[in-house]
Amino acid sequence: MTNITELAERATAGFASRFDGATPAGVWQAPGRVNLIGEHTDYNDGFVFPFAIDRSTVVALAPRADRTVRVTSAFSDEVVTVELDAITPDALSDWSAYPLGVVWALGEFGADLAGVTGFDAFIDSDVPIGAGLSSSAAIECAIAVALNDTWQLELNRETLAKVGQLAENKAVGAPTGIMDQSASLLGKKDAAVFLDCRSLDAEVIDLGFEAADLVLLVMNTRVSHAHATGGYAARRASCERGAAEMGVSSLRDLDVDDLPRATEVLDDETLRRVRHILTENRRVLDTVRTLRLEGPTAIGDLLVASHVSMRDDFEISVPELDLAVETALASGAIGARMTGGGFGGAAIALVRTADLSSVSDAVMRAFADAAFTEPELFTVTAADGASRVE
Ligand code: GAF
Repeated sequence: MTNITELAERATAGFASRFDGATPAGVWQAPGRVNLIGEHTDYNDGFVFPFAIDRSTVVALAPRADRTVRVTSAFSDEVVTVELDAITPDALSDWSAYPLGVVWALGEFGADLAGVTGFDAFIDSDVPIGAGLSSSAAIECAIAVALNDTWQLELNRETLAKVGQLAENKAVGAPTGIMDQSASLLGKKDAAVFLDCRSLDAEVIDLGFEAADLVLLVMNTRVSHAHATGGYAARRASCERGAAEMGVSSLRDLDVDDLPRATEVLDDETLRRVRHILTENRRVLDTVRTLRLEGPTAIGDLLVASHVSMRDDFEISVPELDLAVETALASGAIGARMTGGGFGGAAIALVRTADLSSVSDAVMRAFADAAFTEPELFTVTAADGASRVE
């Protein structure tokens, strides 16, 4: 983890080096997230239970006197320059679609873009890209809070989450749900966000990892994934087809008691997709209840059941994720599962502090033995959501 102050200093220096020695008016941060449980349930109006992590994207930004927008980042030498009036989803591509998509989406949510000035922005981040830890939502949310302050828009966090999601859906082209932006904006230290993606009611629930002497290990397989193409959209389409064939507008209108009827109505593949969603919603509710009543050491089996469901029913795991989960469990983790959209990215393991090095060593060894790319292992803690840093 890079300390936020250090990251903000880096962004300020980056801003000066790309924009003729200028000083930003402020620096804002938005964290990545780990989803503890509740995968692919968000776009089915279901339940999710993610937390913001102690890794963030920072944006150093200064308003300009004219209507020009310039964005650049630590990951690209390119300075993308565009006039505010020319920012539409169709005109955007590559990495700048994330920040510029947010500019457009703010307008869609009522910001009077005709009355604002342009800006210069420099983006830096220590959220690993493509690891399933919401590096995209972190960029969107950092820009969203920076512009909300700079343009005095006074949009609330729920609306900013929808702004980020709209940017991701329309400008980036990934048909994702509302979970990642909600976690990045609503997260609280040492707690997770229990979100009902239908009502958007959110409750912050203490995780109690530290008191229970537990740590959350992230195992980034380095198998990269993209949600704008391929499997993610196909899974979403299967869920929509399953809901339509079951005669409901969304899978949220069904629960595990509807599985016998689903078995009669749906083809095998759609049934498996639907079964994952219905059982996963149930597991989220069970996890929240178990955490409250018995504490975090009791949630391990639910995490494992979630992984099995994603591997066998939703079919979004890959051999590297399965190996990380199986090895962590075999070497003493309390629970483990892949996290995020799948098809690559990271798995998480809930581990007793005393077992951290033996679990980590076992995972590294198993990857080497399987001749897989060396994974990146690190622990995360639950952190506060997006904020102004300087
Ligand atoms: C990705 C998406 F962005 C989220 O909306 C969610 O669907 C997740 O995959 C799967 O739970 O992170």
